Amino acid sequence: MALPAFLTREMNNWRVAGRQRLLLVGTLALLTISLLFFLPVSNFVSLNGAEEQNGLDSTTAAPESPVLPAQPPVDAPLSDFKPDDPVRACFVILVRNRELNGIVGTIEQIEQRFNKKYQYPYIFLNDDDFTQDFIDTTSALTTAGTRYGKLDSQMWGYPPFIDQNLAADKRAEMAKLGIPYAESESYRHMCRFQSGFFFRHPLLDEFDYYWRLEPDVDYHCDLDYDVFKFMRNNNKKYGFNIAFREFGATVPSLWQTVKDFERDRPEVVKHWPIKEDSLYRFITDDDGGSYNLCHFWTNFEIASLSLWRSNDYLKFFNYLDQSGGFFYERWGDAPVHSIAASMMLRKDEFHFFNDIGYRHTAYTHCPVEPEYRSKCNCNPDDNFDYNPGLSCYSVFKKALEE
Ligand SMILES: Nc1nc2c(ncn2[C@@H]2O[C@H](COP(=O)(O)OP(=O)(O)O)[C@@H](O)[C@H]2O)c(=O)[nH]1
Ligand SMILES: [Mg+2]
Repeated sequence: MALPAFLTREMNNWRVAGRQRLLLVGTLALLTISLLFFLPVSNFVSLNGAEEQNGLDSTTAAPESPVLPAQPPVDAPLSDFKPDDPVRACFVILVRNRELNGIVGTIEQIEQRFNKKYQYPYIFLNDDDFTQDFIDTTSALTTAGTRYGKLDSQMWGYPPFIDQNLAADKRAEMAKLGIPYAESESYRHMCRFQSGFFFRHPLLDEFDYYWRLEPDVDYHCDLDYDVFKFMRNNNKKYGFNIAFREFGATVPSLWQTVKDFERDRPEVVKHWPIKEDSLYRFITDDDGGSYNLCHFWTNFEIASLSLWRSNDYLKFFNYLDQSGGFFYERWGDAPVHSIAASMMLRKDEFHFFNDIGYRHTAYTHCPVEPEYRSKCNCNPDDNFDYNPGLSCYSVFKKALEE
């Protein structure tokens, strides 16, 4: 069959330029293939220690994700989402190299119970460089992406306004009282980081929701739905599964500092719901006179990053931080998150993840309803929810219903 004249002419032209054209076509093909191959992969290469500080400017919008489809901002009206739209979410794990075995155990369970179906990426953070062994071992546990970041001295270190001698004296005083982690400086850096910084780490910029994981915990139940879509589609901002009562000696001046903030920053507090619409009664039994020590355990958290990135929360955190309580006392991120969320969110923005059976240290949340027996491998008799004296679950229920 004869080729049309213009095609024959074109083909001849190609032959004339022979070698150069071959080279050009080859180069173009290679370029296309490498672009296709490297673009998605390079989003999940290890950034261990290489990322830059994000300036800690809460007002800067997170950059569009290069991997995940663009989403409306998390506060957009629900009608802007279709229920099946992907959610920009990740697991976030602050962990030390020496906790490798513990985090392997956690991730294996999370993959098995949930993430093998949903493929959310893992963000590992550390105040030290992750070892190659840590990176190799953890990235081999999942087909979802893994990224590794190091914290700088602003996120993990003494701020200039802290008197470190005074802090050392206070630690020694607390040690005499037998308070857990009384002498630990790193524990205090950890609590301050989890209270005010993790959500500003550049590796989290492209996400709207997170699930916090810790080493050496157990996840007891199979989950057959996407918890992040549940959060987004139901306008939930804060999810928990254990509510605990804090050791009072770690937070002696926290409540007064919160009250001082309310007095000094009325222009911030005026954005918050009225007390009846918030979970205020979860944190105080006497209408604000004192803190009842109830808090959500933050070693498990599924929450919206926009809550912590909001200017209101950042002003609240900065105020607490300036008072020095993270170092002169031993304020935990759990009471700080819980007090803020209980004042800033509406009741219906909280979610109790009854279906996520979970153990941290000696305490377990195990759903007791019969339908969970086939999905969970925990003992409902171990359920902590109604532990007298220690659990604040019934305080939560009451505050929700009031
Ligand atoms: N990189 C790093 N992670 C830490 C440090 N201290 C605690 N963590 C992590 O912070 C989380 C809470 O610490 P943990 O010791 O479990 O505190 P607890 O749950 O309050 O007893 C865990 O994920 C730890 O791995 C630290 O000094 N460096
Ligand atoms: Mg822990």
